[in-house]
Amino acid sequence: MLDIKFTKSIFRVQDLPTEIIPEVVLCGRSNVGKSTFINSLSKKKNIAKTSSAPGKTRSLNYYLVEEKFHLVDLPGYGYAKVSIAAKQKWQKLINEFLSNSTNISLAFHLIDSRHKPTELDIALNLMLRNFEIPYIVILSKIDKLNQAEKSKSVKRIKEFFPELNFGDNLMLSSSIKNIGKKEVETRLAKLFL
Ligand SMILES: Nc1nc2c(ncn2[C@@H]2O[C@H](COP(=O)(O)OP(=O)(O)OP(=O)(O)O)[C@@H](O)[C@H]2O)c(=O)[nH]1
Ligand SMILES: [Mg+2]
Repeated sequence: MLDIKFTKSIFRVQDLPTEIIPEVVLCGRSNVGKSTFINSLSKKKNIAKTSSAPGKTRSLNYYLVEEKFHLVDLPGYGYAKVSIAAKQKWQKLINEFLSNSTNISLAFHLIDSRHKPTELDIALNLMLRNFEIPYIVILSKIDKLNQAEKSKSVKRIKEFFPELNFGDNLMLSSSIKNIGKKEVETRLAKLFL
């Protein structure tokens, strides 16, 4: 369990933090479980806002972990009821953030283990690679799958992103059953703590 404190929300790249603190970015489509993931790592629950209504996180939310690094919860994409203008705004904000923040050390790209990656997941993967940001794909909500479905999910994601290696830059997670949490904590501790 980690000491995690909410520090701030930003809506524009002009407001990026000026301090030099390494950042771990949480990204992925709306409702994939990014905010819940942060809560599952935290000693205190409900530090990150979550919702059953998708599209909730509209800002970039900064959380300071063990006074050492920031977890940055990015707004999710792909929620159908969001207008085209809002989608474009999202893309612009994420693109500006990924290209302007010099603090990013790692990205966790969450993808729902039950579904194949969407077009926007593929676009995000491209952005991460273009900006040369090291990333780990996390297949989320793995508690919803049985053993056979898990294997299928891993196989499918590798067809989309052949660079992924299970246990290296590909992990499984359930925030509800705490699956994958130890591995994530170990990884973060090695890098920053
Ligand atoms: N079964 C299961 N449900 C989960 C898990 N993680 C999150 N959820 C549920 O999925 C829903 C969305 O979770 P959030 O953490 O709010 O998703 P988000 O990615 O932050 O969504 P946005 O803020 O809209 O981008 C909530 O109802 C969570 O309870 C998980 O590991 N397993
Ligand atoms: Mg959220």
